Amino acid sequence: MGNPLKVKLAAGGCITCHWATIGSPSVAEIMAESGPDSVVFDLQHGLWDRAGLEHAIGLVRHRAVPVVRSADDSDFAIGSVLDAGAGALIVPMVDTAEQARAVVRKAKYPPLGSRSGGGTRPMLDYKSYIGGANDDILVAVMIETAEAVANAAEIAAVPGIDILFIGPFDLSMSLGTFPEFGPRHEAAVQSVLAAARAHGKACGIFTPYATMAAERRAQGFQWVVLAYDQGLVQDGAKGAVARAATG
Ligand code: 3PY
Ligand code: MG
Repeated sequence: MGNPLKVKLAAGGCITCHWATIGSPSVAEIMAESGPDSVVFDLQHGLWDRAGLEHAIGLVRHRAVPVVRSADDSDFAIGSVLDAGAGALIVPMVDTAEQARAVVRKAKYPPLGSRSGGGTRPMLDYKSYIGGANDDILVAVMIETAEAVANAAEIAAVPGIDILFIGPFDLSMSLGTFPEFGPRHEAAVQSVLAAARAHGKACGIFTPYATMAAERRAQGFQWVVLAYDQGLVQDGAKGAVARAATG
């Protein structure tokens, strides 16, 4: 199968992605066409249903690596999005090493885990898919609570976890700094980056805008978000109204 995201990380590079929440396969296709490494389909907070997700992955997969943020860390949430053809999995709200080990088990076929074989895309060439999936598919867990920050080193040490991915907004609520980020938040973010690196793992962070993505990339983060679909539409729509009002 081969996973270009994995190759990029191994070379010390930074994965870029667009983040798709509004549940439109066409919008995801348009974003994929612009050339990011990956498109992330957000099943935790986004509007995707299963048929729409399968359709959208079919549209983007020859342009960018499809990635899914699962709704949660249940067997079905993880297995079904991998069956849809995700090349990487992002699991939200992983607070402990024990939870991270369970994520790895659910994401890997035996003998490493307990993922069940099936799904239309894996079945296109099931011997090759099942033979390669345990190695090829990247597993990222989200660090987005004070507890997860405290446990970040232990989580990073879990075999099979490739990336710690920081959710800055949930983290700000958990740390009590919301709606600001501030110095305490930044210290937590940097401590997660350091914990990941100390264990030879990559660290990513949700960045809603390209300028923020560039700053985080310069700090050594290896997975950043260039744009998300709701933000693009919302900013574009507001900007049009503002320009018309002053024009
Ligand atoms: C967060 O910032 O909490 C996220 O999950 C970003 O998607
Ligand atoms: Mg979050």
